[in-house]
Amino acid sequence: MTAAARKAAMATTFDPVAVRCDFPILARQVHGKPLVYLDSAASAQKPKAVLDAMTAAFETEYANVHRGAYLLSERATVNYEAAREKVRAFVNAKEPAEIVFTKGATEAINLVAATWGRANLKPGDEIVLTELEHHSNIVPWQLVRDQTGATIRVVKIENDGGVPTTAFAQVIGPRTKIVALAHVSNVLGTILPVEQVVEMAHAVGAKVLVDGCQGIVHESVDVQSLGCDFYAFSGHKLYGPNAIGVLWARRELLEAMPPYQGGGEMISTVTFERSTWAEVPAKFEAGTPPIVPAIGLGAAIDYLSQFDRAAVAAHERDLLSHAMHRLSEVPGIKLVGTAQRKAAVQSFVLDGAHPHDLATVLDRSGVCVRAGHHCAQPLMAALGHTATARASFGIYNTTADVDALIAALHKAREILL
Ligand code: 7TS
Repeated sequence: MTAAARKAAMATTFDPVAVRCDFPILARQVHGKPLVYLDSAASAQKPKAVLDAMTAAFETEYANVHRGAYLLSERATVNYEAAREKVRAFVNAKEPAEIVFTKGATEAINLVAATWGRANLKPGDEIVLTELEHHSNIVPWQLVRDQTGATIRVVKIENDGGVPTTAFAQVIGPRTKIVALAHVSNVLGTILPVEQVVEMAHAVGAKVLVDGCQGIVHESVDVQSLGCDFYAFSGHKLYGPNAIGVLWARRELLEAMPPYQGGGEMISTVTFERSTWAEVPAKFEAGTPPIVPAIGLGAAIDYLSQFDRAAVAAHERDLLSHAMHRLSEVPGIKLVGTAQRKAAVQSFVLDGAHPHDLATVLDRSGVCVRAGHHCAQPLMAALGHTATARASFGIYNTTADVDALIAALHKAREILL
């Protein structure tokens, strides 16, 4: 089939079994068993298209960007900037200058906390977070709180892991300067009501940062219609490589923010007395950037763009409901995170077994799940757990993977209980 014919076929149907063939690692075995990869929320596997694009970038067009007056450097620069344009289109930003490449979501959030935060927060101001945030969207705010005298306030979750708008309404107020919330919880899969939170926050003059690490994977993201001020995500969960992430912000905001790191590329002029800054986004990209990872992220976006997002979303919904249904049939399994609006991420605990032991035993059956606090210790405390096991699904997972998890869980019960 030609690439065009394949794209046309994929636009209307979504066949995860065919998609699996695009991911070379899924053909391998683990402990002599077929690999059942259920940890995409930690890091997704990469399609061959991404690996090939990165190999080609290294093998045929590699040089540093934005500096050389020779062909290879020009080609590398064109490819790097083309990746920025692909990200722009993927999130529907107004212009490529609003896309800052970072090394990941963590760095993107730290960038906002350190620059916007230090310039705009003072004693009496409030930073609003939710109880389900990843440490990456808590600790940077604690650092800037300690530097500025601002206060952190926390929006509580409900027992099922939902965070209703009423919970935000109780905390957002005239002192709120920024609300920083996950789009989708990495532990519970809860989809947060971002548009409504944006409305509430903007009504009191506060900014909104969305940690889109999981949201970008499971939801169609249009930053203009979401209405937020900052959107951060990592490439490696979006089927791209690691060491590349994105901060989107509106141009006026980026222009008003002081630089994050100093170095080459981010300056216009340098003397020992003072330096002046490059235009955005270069102002926030000090040093040699992650050139080939950015190109790989562009290739991942190209790869994903061949599919109809609604068909992918329907597939992920089916996987989640199959998983929730089958998990709840296993004696002693308790689902953690059952909110109404949920993406394909499911935490669970097994009575009488530690999640770490459970994950280790599941691995012997070839099943990869994450166990632990998932970098969300405050959430674990709120839920009354020290750890959970978590199955998270990607476009290449099938209901057969869920069934393999269930079979492995039955075996694990025999071993552990
Ligand atoms: N925010 C959320 C919601 C995340 O899920 C993660 C990573 C991060 C931020 C940090 O991303 P990084 O790419 O900068 O490290 N989440 C996970 C996880 O759930 N298991 O391993 C990493």
